Amino acid sequence: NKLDSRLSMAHFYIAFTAIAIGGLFGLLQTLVRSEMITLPSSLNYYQILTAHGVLMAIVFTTFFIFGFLYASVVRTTGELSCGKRRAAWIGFWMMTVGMVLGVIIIMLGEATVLYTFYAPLEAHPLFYIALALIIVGTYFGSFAIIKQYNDWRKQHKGEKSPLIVFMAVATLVLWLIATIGVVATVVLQFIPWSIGWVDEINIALSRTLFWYFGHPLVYFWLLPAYMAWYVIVPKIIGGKIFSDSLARLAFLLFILFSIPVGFHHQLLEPGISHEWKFIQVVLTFAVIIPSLMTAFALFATFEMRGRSLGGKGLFGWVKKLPWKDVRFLAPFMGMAIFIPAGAGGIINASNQMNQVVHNTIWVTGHFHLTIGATVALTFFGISYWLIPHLKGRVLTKQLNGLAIYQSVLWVVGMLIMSGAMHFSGLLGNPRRTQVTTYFDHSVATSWGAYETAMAVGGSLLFISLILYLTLMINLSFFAPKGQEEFPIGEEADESIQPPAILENWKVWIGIAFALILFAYTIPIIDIIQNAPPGSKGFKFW
Ligand code: HAS
Repeated sequence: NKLDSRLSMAHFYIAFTAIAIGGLFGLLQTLVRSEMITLPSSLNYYQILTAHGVLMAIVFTTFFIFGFLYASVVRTTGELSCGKRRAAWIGFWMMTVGMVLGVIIIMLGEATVLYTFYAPLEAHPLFYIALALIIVGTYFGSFAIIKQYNDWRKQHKGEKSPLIVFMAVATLVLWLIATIGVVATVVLQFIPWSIGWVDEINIALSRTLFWYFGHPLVYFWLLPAYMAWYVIVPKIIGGKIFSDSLARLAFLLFILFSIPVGFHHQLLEPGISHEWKFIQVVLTFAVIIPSLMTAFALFATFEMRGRSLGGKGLFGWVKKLPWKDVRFLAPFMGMAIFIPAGAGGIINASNQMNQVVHNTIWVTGHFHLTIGATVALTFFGISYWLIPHLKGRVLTKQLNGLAIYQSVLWVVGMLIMSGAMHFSGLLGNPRRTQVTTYFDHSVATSWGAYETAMAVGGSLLFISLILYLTLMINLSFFAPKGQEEFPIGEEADESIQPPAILENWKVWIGIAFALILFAYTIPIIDIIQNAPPGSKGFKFW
């Protein structure tokens, strides 16, 4: 349906604009940190860092994800009704106005608060209003998708829902529960504080509410990539989904365990007792399980397909996979990188080791491997077939070849940059710091070479990004007309019905809230009761 294609494409155009500007700011970061350039006096380091983080981690991801979710739902359950489409467009415009407003405020130097924006840093009230617009906009989009799923189930009683739609709904349920924290801190704390209605803000509370949202946020980015890994990649390689039930269970476990774990970002913060930190670290190790299940299922899918094509021996099947197809290669490289990236996450989550890496550039390395490589490469892989599919064009052999260059260049750039970040983080190189101010100090002598490596990696990434955007423009407007497939995989054994409990949302949402109340009620009461005199906030302008 043309109208639904237009809805998805509108989201992709904004996502591509965000990654273009955000990517340029990323390149500037690496060049400034390595002292290759100095910024003009009208721009400061923290300002472009904020713009880079907001545009890449919030705007690019959210718009791309909604574009992909709409397309997936429409592909498997049919076109959206007028009412749902209207809700989706209202959401789109609210998000777009929020994004433009937020970027203007950042560029005016009125919101140099980094993409995590918790207190004591304080921005102009319009920055928080912009964030609120983006979040409320996503609620309209979520409504359209969840309503579409409910209507489908009413019309198909007793049938299992399409796996990809189930996954889209699970992703949005996670998002809706997670955003309660950020809405609470923005509406109840930041807007009144920044307008001046109240003088002080409870810093620990603002950080706790932020991380209640901030950790599941990373799974809101990851789960759409998992949708592609579980449902789309098997079809691209000509194989089958290993297990529909396992995939559904993995998504449900993310709803349960991704939220009551925010304290693993606050292990070094005062004001939260170590018993509660310990409990949330244990829950963090529980949220690793669905990723391990995913790794198992993907290896099984790949091996089954490789062997069905005649691959022999322990690893002979690996050669049979379609390495020259970017729709497979790009997400596969993302999966491969997720193995060390996930291991890095496990290191971060381990209380003692977190003392070593916290607030060093190691953490920046970790999230460039997870969101910047694993998720981004999967999104690249998706866009190489989805954009031509929506625009009635085809990914020709030549474009596929260029897309492979682009993805490989991204991997090389990301490995150089993130590798240097990990190593120099272990030498104490701080993140989010205008590090050049330390360069005449002996502690910093070992960082210089790594900063240069980051600039080299960052430059390769920027070249790859330009190639990506050129390919996206080509696939949207100039590639030959035709029909590109929207690949949807089938389960290896279609006769197996997933247990009904897997689609009983009341049970899963109920358990999720029980876990959240258990992990957060007492610590939040403590934080409110024991709050030291609050902060007036730091403004940078
Ligand atoms: Fe993280 C900080 C812990 C996953 C993103 N993380 C961050 C920040 C971001 C982020 C943005 O515990 C910084 C926030 C800030 O600005 O302060 N993270 C974890 C853990 C996991 C994890 C335990 N993170 C992610 C994902 C992200 C992401 C995913 C984005 C998408 N993270 C932390 C902690 C911190 C943190 C602490 C705070 C640090 C601090 O002190 O500030 C786990 O979910 C990871 C589990 C993953 C695995 C890997 C499974 C592998 C798979 C691939 C299979 C491959 C195949 C291909 C089949 C166990 C599924 C085979 C190919 C071959 C070649 C063999």
